[in-house]
Amino acid sequence: MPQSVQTETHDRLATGVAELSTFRDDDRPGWTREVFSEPYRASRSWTAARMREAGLEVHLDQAGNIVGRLAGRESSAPALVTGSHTDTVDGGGRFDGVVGVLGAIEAARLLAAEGRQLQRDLLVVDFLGEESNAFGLSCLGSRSAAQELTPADLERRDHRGVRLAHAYTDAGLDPAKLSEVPWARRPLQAFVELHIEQGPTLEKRGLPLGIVTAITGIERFIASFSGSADHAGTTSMEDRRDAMIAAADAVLAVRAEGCGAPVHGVATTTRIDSASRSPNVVPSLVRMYGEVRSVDPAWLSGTRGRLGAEITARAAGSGVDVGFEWSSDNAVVEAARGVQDIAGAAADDLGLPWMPIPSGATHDAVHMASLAPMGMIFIPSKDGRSHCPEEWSSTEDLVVGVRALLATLQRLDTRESTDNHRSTPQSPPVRHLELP
Ligand code: HGY
Ligand code: MN
Ligand code: MN
Repeated sequence: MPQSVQTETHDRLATGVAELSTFRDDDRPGWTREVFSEPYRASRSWTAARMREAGLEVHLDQAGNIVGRLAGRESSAPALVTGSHTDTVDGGGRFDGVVGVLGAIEAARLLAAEGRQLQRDLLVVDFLGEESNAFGLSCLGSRSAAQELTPADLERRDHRGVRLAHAYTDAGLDPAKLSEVPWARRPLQAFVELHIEQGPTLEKRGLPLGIVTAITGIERFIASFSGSADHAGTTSMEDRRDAMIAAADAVLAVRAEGCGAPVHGVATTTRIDSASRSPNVVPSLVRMYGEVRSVDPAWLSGTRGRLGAEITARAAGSGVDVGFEWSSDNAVVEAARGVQDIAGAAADDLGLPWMPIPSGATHDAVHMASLAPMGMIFIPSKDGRSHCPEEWSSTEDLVVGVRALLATLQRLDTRESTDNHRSTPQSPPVRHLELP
């Protein structure tokens, strides 16, 4: 890529990140652009316009994904797909997902501008609502495209009691048509997502690129502790059945679960709610929200039994009962070997050093893996931080990521086919995330 083009790409990407960052909820910290929120809705018109400017034919599909198409010489050939998301967590940063959408648009623009028409269509997608949301479900748009959003999912309610189906209707989308996504029903050659690492490894190793080997699975739970409400002043410590004590004990059990993982595993308590509103009553009903992740499916599959038993035993010690609602956000998914190899060869060709790396974060690529051979390319995150205002990646690194993405897509374009998709791991992949 000639230096003059790299400079133009650099400036377009820097401007794009800056402009997209202006769409945020000013009443929340950091960069907050949550799915179905006003800032998010407003930002998507900007994203669609950016795709059009780059020379893409743009439409909003029935699942709420923005899809830009760059026609190939043979439109009947299995299409290439790339993209990511532009929604954020509450109090998030400016690069998570954004890098993959703006990077994909830039790759398409470069192909169009230089008249380098691919053999096959290239689809650039801004997936709806990748971040886990108030309904406790991530990857809404890619999940729908992969026909993995269920009627039960649509009945999920947020903290106000609003159903997910209603949120879709409110956003102008028909909950009954979410999986009617023609672009995802056609044969697809491969899906490749550019993303920030959201961890410290590439920066520590001084590497500009990571090629993802596997994406973590996630088990989520809500634990409901029920004790007995009593006067906080007259009830002796030994006579209490304090639901908050049982929840506090459970927080330590969750930490022990994550620390005890044999490979890469993490476990997090993310929220505790107490039903009692008075400051002078022993809490009788406490709900605790948490999640467990690992790229080792065998270990992860045991967490419900292990953690459930441990928390129940500890709660019994306080005379408190506990019930669990478990849900799998997604299973562990391995990147297609063929796409990993092609991305590695493309980076080698460009003289860009890289390393294979598992992803402790989940991505739209998890669901796209059931539609096409999947791959992901990571660029470094400063200090490994993400899901916070400090999240930062340099534009220089983003340009390198776009070069690697573009070269990977061009290689995939000329391949007859890429190896079979969704390789379900037989034995647990022993993958060592470089722990800090
Ligand atoms: O939760 C995740 O790993 C992703 O950022 N949605
Ligand atoms: Mn993301
Ligand atoms: Mn995220």
